[in-house]
Amino acid sequence: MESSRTKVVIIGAGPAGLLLGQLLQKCGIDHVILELRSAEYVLSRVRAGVLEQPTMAALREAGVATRMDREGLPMTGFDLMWEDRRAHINFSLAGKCVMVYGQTRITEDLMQARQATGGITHYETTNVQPHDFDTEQPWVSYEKDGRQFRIDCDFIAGCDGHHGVSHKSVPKDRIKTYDFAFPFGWLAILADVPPVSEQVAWINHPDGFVMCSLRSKTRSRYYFQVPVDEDIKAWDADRFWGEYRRRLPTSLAERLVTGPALEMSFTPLRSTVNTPMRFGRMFLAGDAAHIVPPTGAKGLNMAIADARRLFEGLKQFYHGGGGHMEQLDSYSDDALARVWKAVRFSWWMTNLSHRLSDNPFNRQMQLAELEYISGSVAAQTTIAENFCGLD
Ligand code: RFL
Repeated sequence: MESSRTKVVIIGAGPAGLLLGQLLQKCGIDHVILELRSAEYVLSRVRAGVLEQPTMAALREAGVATRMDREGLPMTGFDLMWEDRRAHINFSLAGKCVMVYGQTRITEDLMQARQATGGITHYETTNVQPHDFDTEQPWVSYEKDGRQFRIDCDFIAGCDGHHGVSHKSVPKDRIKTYDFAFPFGWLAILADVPPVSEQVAWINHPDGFVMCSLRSKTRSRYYFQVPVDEDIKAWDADRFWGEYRRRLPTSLAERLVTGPALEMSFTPLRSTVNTPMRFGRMFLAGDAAHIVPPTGAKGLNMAIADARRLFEGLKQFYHGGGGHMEQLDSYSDDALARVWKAVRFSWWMTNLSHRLSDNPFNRQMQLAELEYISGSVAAQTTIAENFCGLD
C-alpha cells in the first residue's frame, strides 16, 4: 500500500467537497479530494439551480463567482398557482433576493479554479474507506488503477452525498437517521426553449404538482409529479410535453414552447437527516448528512452552508493559534439548527403543492391554505424569508 499524509481528506467532489477544497486551498491548508466518479461524469449531472444569498457570498469568498455574477439571473420572487388563481411571493418582503445559476456551472467553476490553483483531486477512486476517525490519527484508504493507497490526516470531511461511504462507516448505534419518503417523485426535462413563465412557478394541479423553472433565458427546466413507482422508461419527450401542457394553467399552456430533451430524469422526493454531523474527527457535510425534496430549492444551498461552516472550524484549528477546536466542536449542533428549518420548509412546500392522496379533504386544506397565502402579506413574508434562506 502506498502511503502519504495531508491535513484534511475530503471524500466527494460535489459542490460541498469542491467548495470546501477551494476555501482550504485559498488558505493554504493541505488537503486532498477523493471522488468515485470521473470529472466528466460529475459535470454531466443536472441538478439544482437556485442560489441563496449566503451561497452566492460563499462562492465569491472562494473566488469562483465571476461567471455567476455575469450570467446568473436575479430572481425577485415566484408564483404559486392553483386552478385559475395566483399568489406572487415577492422576495422584497424579506429584504432579499436569490439567483438562478445551475449547479453544473458551479461545479465547473469550482473545478476550473481548483485546476488553476493546483488543488489535488483524485477522480475514479474506488473502495474509499475512512478509518480510525474516533482517534487523533484518522486515515483513509482507497484504490485507483488497481493500486492501493493510504492517506493519513488530521480530519476527514464526508462530502460524498446520500449514497456515500462516510455516514455508512459510522457504527449504527452512534448515528440516528430521520427519514420520510413521499409516495411520489418528479419527472424532469431540460430543454433549450425559452421559459414559459418569467417567474418561476409552483403549480398545484388536481392531478399533481407542476413546476416551471429555468436555467437561463433560453434554457428551461420543467418538472411534474408522478407516482414513485412510475415506469419512467415509458416517458419520452413527446409524452412529457403532452402531460406537462395538460397540467399547466391555460394562460401558460398557450405560451409553452417545446423542443428536444437535453436531459430527462426522475427524482424521488424524500427527507433524510443523519445526526449528529460529526463523529470524532470525521464531519459530514451536504447530502451526506441530509437530503430534502427539491420543492424548497434547498439541497445545494444546505451543502454550501455546511462546507462554509466546516471550513471556518478548520481555519480556526490551523490558523487560530493553538489548535482550537471550539468551532469544530459546535459544527454539528450549529449546522443541524439550520438544517432542520430548511427540512421543515421543504416538507411544507411539498405538502402545499403536491397531490397527497385521493382524499378530497387534503385538497380542500391545500386550497384554503393557498387562498390564505394569497390574501396575507404575513404569510407571503414567511414564505419569502424561508425561501431566500434563514440567517
Ligand atoms: P453530491 O452533489 O451528491 O456530491 C457527492 C459526491 O460524492 C461522490 N461520492 C463518492 N466519492 C468517493 N467515494 C465514495 N464512496 C463516494 N460516494 C459518492 C459522488 O460521486 C459525488 O460527486 O453532494 P453535495 O456535494 O453534498 O451536494 C448536494 C447537492 O448536489 C444536492 O443537494 C442538490 O443537487 C439536490 N438537488 C436539488 N437541490 C436543489 O436545491 N434544487 C434542485 O432543483 C435540486 N434538484 C437535486 C436535484 C438532487 C438530485 N439528485 C441527487 C438525485 C435533482 C437531482 C436529480
